[in-house]
Amino acid sequence: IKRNAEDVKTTKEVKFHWFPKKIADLDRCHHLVTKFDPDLDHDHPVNIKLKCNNCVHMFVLSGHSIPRVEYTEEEIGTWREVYSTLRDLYTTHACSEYLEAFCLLERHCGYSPDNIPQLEDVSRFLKERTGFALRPVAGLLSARDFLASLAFRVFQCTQYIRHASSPMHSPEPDCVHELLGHVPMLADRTFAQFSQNLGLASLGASDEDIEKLSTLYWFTVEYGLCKQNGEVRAYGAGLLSSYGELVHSLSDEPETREFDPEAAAVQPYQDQTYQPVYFISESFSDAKEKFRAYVAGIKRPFSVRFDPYTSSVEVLDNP
Ligand code: HBI
Ligand code: FE
Repeated sequence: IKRNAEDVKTTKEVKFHWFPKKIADLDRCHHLVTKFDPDLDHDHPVNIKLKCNNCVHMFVLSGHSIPRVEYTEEEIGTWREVYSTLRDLYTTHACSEYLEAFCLLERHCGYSPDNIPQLEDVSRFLKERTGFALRPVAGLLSARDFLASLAFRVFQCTQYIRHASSPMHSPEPDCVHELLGHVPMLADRTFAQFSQNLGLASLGASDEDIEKLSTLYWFTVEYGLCKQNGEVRAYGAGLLSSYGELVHSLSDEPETREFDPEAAAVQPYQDQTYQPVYFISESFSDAKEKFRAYVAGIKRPFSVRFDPYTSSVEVLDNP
């Protein structure tokens, strides 16, 4: 018996969350989550955030050129302190993919102790390397919105810097975390593909699966370790942008386990102190393969396919 497309639609009335199908739809994916009360700290970069909300709008109108920010001397001072402290540690603690990209960023993108790199320059660099683009965002986004953008190789990136009173710590993502933690890894092809796959798996997923994918993201993209030439190295952005936790993660203190997506997706995590447990991947390709198998087990009433020519997502009814 032949069925036409209309029949399929009426027999399969399954509800699922709206999700973006093309890059322009990401304009609807910037729902902020505020974890702390900005009123308690009058000096907090919340003003910059307000400016930044306009940036997001301008970003859309101005043909995707990210407005340049003129950072103050104080802000550059904060950057300098974190940058020079962390840089010395990378040689012994960061994975080779990170080190290679970091070197290029210093050569071509204005990475230096005295300069906070501009998102526009960094975005151009990433586009050339892996097709990833940055998009300025005003703060912590909902997990659903944040993950959805990864499906389109878009990384939503804060542009303001943490408060000068605590240069080594920020309660939520800031440009130090993005530029030193995330950006170098997004320049690696395999890691970029892994990130996009996480994003694609999140589109239209149930709240429960978003929670799991978000936890997986935490233990890989933010706090992941990997093996390299018989040594353990860091690739997670939360580690590579935090001196204290980077040292801690490679010390004897924490427990480490072999990366297993099923386990990592439900592992309780810490966002107030250092992680008690880290997952070690054999390699990014290995992590990517294991993740593929995990995603195959996620139930969705449809499947998605990314079309790189149009940067859009095709939605296919499951057979
Ligand atoms: N929002 N701006 C921003 N930056 C992040 O790194 C970020 C986010 N929202 C959620 C999130 N990261 C992760 O913790 C996961 O929930 C995806
Ligand atoms: Fe992050």
